[in-house]
Amino acid sequence: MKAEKEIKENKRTVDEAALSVLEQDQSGVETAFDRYLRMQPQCNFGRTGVCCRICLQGPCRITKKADKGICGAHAYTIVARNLIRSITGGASAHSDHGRHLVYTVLEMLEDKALAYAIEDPQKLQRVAERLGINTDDKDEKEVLAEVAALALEDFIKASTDPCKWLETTIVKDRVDKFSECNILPRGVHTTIAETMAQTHMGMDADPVNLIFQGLKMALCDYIGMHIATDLSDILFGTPKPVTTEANFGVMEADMVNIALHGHNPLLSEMIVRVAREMKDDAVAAGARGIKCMGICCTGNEVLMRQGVPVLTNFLSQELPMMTGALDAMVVDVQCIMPGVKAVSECFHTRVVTTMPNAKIPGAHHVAFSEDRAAEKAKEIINLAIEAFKERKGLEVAIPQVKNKVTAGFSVEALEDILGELNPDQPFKVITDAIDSGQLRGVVLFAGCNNLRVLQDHSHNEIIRQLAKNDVLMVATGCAAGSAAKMGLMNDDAVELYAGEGLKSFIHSLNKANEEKLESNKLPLIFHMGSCVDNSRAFDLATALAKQWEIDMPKIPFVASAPEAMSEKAVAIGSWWVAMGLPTHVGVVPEVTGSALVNGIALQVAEDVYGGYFIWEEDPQKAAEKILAALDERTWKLRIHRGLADKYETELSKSY
Ligand code: BF8
Ligand code: SF4
Repeated sequence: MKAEKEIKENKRTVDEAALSVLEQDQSGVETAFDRYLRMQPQCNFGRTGVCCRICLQGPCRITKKADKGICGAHAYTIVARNLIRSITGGASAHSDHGRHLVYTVLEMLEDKALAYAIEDPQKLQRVAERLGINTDDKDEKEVLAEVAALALEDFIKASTDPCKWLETTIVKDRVDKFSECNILPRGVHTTIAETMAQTHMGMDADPVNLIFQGLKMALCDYIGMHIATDLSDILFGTPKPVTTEANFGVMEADMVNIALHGHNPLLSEMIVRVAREMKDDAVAAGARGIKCMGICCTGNEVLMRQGVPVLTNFLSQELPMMTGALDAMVVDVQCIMPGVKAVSECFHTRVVTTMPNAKIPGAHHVAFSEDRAAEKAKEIINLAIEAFKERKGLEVAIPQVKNKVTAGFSVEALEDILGELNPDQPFKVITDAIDSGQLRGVVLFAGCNNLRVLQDHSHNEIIRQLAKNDVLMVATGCAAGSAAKMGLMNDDAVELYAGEGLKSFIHSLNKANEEKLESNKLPLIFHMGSCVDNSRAFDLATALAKQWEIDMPKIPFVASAPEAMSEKAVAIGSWWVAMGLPTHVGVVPEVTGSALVNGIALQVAEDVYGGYFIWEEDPQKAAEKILAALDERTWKLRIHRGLADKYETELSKSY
């Protein structure tokens, strides 16, 4: 029997559906919520970043008695080294995802991956033009081949030219800044190797030099994810507004329920497509049909493009199985808790791993391959149908909690919507609203869940505070999942929570787009996609900077990761700062063991790049700090603009 206190603390979530499963569970099934408690107290050396295990003499931990590692490494070296290895982990994950898409495109061009095709030729054209490819007299496949060749070069290349996906997607002032600071990467893979070498035992001990390398690595994270977004759009379509539902209530007892979990749309898109074709097989097994739904970022991918409902986000990934209604959980890569397998053993759910680099002992493994994608998807769906047959007629306990979600806001979709108010300069609709004070700025919510804080609580609180204060909000990843589950990502939330400025801004867009949007009225917070689609959020920031004709450190655009968890989140936060934008993190990263490294993150970064971190765990205070960061920038922007107008000069470049 669990102690009373433990049961109470076990409810570390404000998600009503997750809570009800945790409360009703009599099975003694162990989840992350239990394991977190058992893990306490956690090691403070690790938490502050001062534990080094880089060589076999370690672990070396910095204490009052031992203020250096055995080799003489100071806390600042150890903390900086650990941090940048973490950025490398994140950048490797995102670029692995991007490269997987490049390889699939190459196979497709060789007529091997036949299930895939160019779904969005306009996007291909836009990407090719941006990269400087001459598309005259070339067919789509030739153009795509050139795009793929340039993408591969961004991973490793002989020349010292800047990577294309960096140089062509950001403002020129940023390229110059990165060049001045010598952090323009020479290729993603090259930089991963450089960074691992630089952090080997007995290599770089200089924390500033290490952090600069970390930022170079972080820019590779940006390159990898931007390639992933662009190629996914070309293969599967650029998202447009779409409305569906989110949270456990999307499961239906009489359907074959399949959760798609992980990150890469190569698999999830195929399952969604084949599931539509296999309805009759499900009906023959006694079900009403097949219901696909998403967890984590692959869920975001199929939500954005196919309107697939959201089941849940990272932290509650094990819980849908405990309703007894989930027939299969199909996973690809990243953010998949190995614990899902143990939970599935207590129920009938088939956990199906699919990728060679993300297996779980005991799970069903169906080796996915791009050249037999449809066939593999069918094999996986058949496993789910078999599982449904086992549970047919048995009672299930699906919490009836779900909320309406309107998602699908790619930059292209936003441009189209804004264009109804200003066809020549769509983004001026936003910059004008900020200049006039109707909006206070823009905030991106990104990142994960983390058991160190109450699941979804900070997301919920900060979003409501910022809405009340007329902040235009966009979201990606599990932060978007959180807003979707909690009912913040729909038009009702605009009426409930938006301040007068934000409300009138959204209303005027709805009015101008009545025909185009149909039933997809604009939500309080705009879903821009998965974690790799932070590239979309940054493209929006770049579009605003270009509209204002200023460099990034001057634009009132802040990122917030209230529940950051993964190395990918560390990498994203780091490039967001290098790009010149303030970044709030609600879970203090493992850097506080060195005042110097912490100081670089909080202050020195701003002097050099214009962006900086804000660590704040309290959601109320976080909202205040985010608003202050926006206000500082809008205030400066107005002063600088006033001076430029008065003296008929260009806008000041300084920040
Ligand atoms: O890439 S937000 S928990 S699922 S790392 Fe993972 Fe974090 Fe979710 Fe998507 Ni991103
Ligand atoms: Fe210790 Fe230095 Fe080895 Fe790290 S590299 S484990 S600080 S001896």
